[in-house]
Amino acid sequence: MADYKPHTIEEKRQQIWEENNLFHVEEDRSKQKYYLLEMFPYPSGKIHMGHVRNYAIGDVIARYKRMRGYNVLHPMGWDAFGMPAENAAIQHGVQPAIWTHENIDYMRKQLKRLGFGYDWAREIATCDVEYYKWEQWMFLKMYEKGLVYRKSSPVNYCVTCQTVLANEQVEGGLCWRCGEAVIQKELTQWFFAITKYADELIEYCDSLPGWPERVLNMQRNWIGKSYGVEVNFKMEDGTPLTIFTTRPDTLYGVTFMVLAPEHPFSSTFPKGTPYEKEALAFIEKTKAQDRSFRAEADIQKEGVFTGRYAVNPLNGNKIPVYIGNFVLMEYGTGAIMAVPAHDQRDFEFAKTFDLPIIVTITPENTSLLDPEKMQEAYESDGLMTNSDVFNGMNNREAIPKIIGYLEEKGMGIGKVNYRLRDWGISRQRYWGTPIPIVYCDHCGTVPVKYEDLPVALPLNLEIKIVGRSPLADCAEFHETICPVCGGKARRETDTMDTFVESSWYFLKYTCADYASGPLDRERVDYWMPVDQYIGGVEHAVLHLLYSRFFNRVLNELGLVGVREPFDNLLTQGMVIKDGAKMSKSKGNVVDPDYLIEKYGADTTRLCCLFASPPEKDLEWSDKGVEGSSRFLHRVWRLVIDRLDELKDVEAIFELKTGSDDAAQLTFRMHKTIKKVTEDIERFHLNTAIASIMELVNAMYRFIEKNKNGEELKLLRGATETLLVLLSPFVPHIAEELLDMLGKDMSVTACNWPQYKEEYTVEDKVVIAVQVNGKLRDTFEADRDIDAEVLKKIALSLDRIVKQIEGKEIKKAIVVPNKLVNVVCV
Ligand code: ANZ
Ligand code: ZN
Repeated sequence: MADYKPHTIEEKRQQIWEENNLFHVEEDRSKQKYYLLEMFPYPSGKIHMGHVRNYAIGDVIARYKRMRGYNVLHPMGWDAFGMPAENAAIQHGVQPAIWTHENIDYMRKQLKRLGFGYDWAREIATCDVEYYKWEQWMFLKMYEKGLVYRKSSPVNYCVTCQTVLANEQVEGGLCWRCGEAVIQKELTQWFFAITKYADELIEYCDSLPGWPERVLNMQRNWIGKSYGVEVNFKMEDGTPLTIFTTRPDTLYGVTFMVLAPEHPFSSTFPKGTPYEKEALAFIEKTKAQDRSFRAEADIQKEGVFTGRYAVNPLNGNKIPVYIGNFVLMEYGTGAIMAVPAHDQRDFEFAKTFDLPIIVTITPENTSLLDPEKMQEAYESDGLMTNSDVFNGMNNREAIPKIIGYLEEKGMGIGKVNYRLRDWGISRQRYWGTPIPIVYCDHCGTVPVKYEDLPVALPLNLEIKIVGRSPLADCAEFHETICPVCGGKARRETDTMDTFVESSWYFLKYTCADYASGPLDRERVDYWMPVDQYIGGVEHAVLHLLYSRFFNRVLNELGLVGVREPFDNLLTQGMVIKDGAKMSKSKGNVVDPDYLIEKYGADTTRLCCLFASPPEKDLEWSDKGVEGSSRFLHRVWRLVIDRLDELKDVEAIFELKTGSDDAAQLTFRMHKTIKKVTEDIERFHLNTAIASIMELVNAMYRFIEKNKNGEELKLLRGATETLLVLLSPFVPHIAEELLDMLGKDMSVTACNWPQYKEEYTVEDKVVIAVQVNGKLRDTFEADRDIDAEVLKKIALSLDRIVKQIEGKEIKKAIVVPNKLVNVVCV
C-alpha cells in the first residue's frame, strides 16, 4: 500500500485549493460573517516558529468556522515599513523596496507551503503607495480635526536606530527594537492626540469581555487614570507653585517639595543662592537620563536644594523646595509636595537629605507611628492625625472633604490625571509613510492638498548613515512649492511611526481592492468588527491601544461603523527552546523550512498545536515533532490498509445493535466530536488533538477483529468523522484520505460532524465480581477503565472483603469491561 508522502500530498492539495479559489470570500449577506485575523508579520526575510504557531492556531479556527457554515474572512498581509529594510540598504546596497518585496515573495511561499488558507486576493503591503496614500489622507483629516499637532519636546531617542521612540517603545530604558539604552533629546515632532480618548479607552475596557483580563489591565495601567487635586502652594515671595497630588489627606505632613529638573522654576529658583552652581549641574546631568528609568520606583533618589522655601497653604509651615530625579515633567504639574511619612519615594529622599517626617495617618487600632523609628513609609489607610479639623476621620473619607475645602478657599482644584501621553509619530527615517506637510517661509506649516496625494517615497535613494532621514538630503523629494502661495517650500522629511500602518490594516483587508477612497464603508461594515484577533501579548499596549484609538478616529471620520475594532482577542504564548525565547540572538531557532522539508507541513502544524494550549508558552521539543509525525503515519495506515474494504461502503454513524465493540466505537466517536467541537470553541486545541488521538486508538482496537456488514459501515463512518475532525489541524492528509475514500471535502466546504447527545454520556459497564469462580457481587464502572483500577474496586467491596477474610489471595483475573475473579485459598 502507498506510503505516507507528505510533500506530494501537500503540493497536490494546495494546488487544488488554489485552482478552486477555496479561501476567497465575498460579502454575502445571506450568511453569517466571521472575521478571523492574525497579526500580520514584518517581512524580515523568513517566517519563524512564532509565526507558524500564531498562524496555525488561526488557520484551525478559520477552517473550523468555515465548516460550520460561516462566511469566513481570513486575510494576510505585510507590515512592510521599518528599519531592517534601511539597514539592509546600508549594508548590502539593496533598495528597501526591492528587499522588502523579495522578502514578501519568499514568506508568502512559506505560508502557502504550510497550507494556511488565506484569501490572497486581499493581500496588502503597507509600504505600497496604494496603501500609505490613504494613511496620508487620514493624517490630513486628523490635522483638520485638531487631532494632529506639532510641538517641541524632549523625546526618547535611540542612537543605534537613529530615531525617536514613543514611550510605549521604551522597555526598561532600552529600545524595544535593538535593546540600546535610550537617551533624551529635544526635538520638534508631530503628535496624535490619543490622550483626548484616554477616558473612553479606559472605560471601554469594561465592555470587552472577549479580551484577556491581563491585557485589559495592562491597558488600564498604561493609560493610568488617577483622581487627585492640584494644590496651589506659594513661595515665600508669593510666587505660585502648583503641584498635583492624589493624596490631599497627607497635606499636613508635607515637609518639603520637589521639582522635576525640567520644571521652569528649577533653573530660576537657585539663582542668587549659594546652591546655584550645584543645582544647575544637577539639572544638566539629570535631564540627560532616560525618563522611563527615572520613573522606576526603586531608582536611587537624587536631588539638590534650590535655596528657596514654600508655604503650606493649610498650616503656614515653611517648607524647603528641592529638585529631584524622580519627579517627571510630563506628569501632573512636574512638581510634588513630599510626604515622607506616607510615600516611599519621599521617605527615601528624606532619609538621604535628613529632612523631617510628620505622620498624618495612623493605622486603625494601633498607636501613633513614631517617625524616628519608621523603616519605611506607611502607605496604607487609617485615621487622620496632626491634621487640624480633619483629625480622627478615616483618610479615604477625608479626601473629598479636603478637596472641597481647598476648592472653596481657592487653594486648589480637583483633577483627573492620566499617565498616557500623546503619541509622537515623527521618525527620522526613510522607509515609512511621508508626513504630508509642507513648510513655507511665508505661510508656515501647510498641509498638502488632498488632490496632491500621495506624497510618494522616492525609490532610488542612496541610503547612508547620517543621523537624519535620507529624505532630508534628497532635494528632489523635499524641494517643493507651497500649496497656498506657490512659492518655494520644503517638505516635512520625517516619516510616520510604522505603528500607524498597523492601526488600520484590518480595515483595509475588508476592501483591499477599493481605490476610489480610503475605505469602502459598506464592505467595512459587513466585516467589522474583527470577530477573533490572534497575536502576541507583547502588543498589549502598543499596537492594540493605537488600533483602538485609530479606529475611533476613523469612526468619527465616517469610515467605519464600529467604535471598537476587535471583539475577541487571543494572545498566544511564546515559542521557547532550552529555556529561552526562540530568537536569532539566542541562537536557538528552529527553521520552519527545515521542518517542512523533513516532515511536511501537516506535522509542522500539528506539533505547534499539540504541544501546549495557545495562551501558554510552547516549549520546543524535537521529540514532539517525531511524535506528531508518527501519529500522522498511524492515521495514514489506518485508512490506507483498509481502503479497498471501505471505499464503496455506505457510512453509518451509530450502531447500537451490533457487538459490544460497535457500541463502544459509537460512543467514542460521538464523544470525540463533542469534545473537539467544545475544545476548538475554547481554543483548547491541544486537548482537542489528544481526544482525536484516543479515537484513533479506539479504531485500531475495533479492527483487531475483522469487520464486515454493519460494522464495516460504522468503521467507514468513524473514518470519515476522524478525517473531518482532523482537517482543520492537518488539512492536507485529512483531505487526501477523504478524497481516496471518494469524499471531496474541499468543495463541500461546510460539513462539521454532528454528535448525538445520547452517546456522549458516560458509557458504563457492569462488572461481575467472583470469588473462586462464584458470583458474589457486581458494580458499575466507566467503560475501558484500567484493569488495576477494576481490581482495586472489586477488592474493596464489602461483600468481597467478607468472602476473602482470613484467606490468602493468589491472584485476581480481570476481563476488561466484564469481570474480576479473585482466586484465594
Ligand atoms: C503627595 C503624596 C503623599 C503622594 C502620599 C502620594 C502618596 P499616581 O497615583 O500614579 O497618579 N507625583 C505627582 N506628580 C509627579 C511627577 N510629576 N513625578 C513623580 N511623581 C509625581 O501618582 C500621583 C502621586 O505621584 C502624587 O501624589 C505625587 O505624590 C506623585 F502619601 O502627592 B503624591
Ligand atoms: Zn507659502
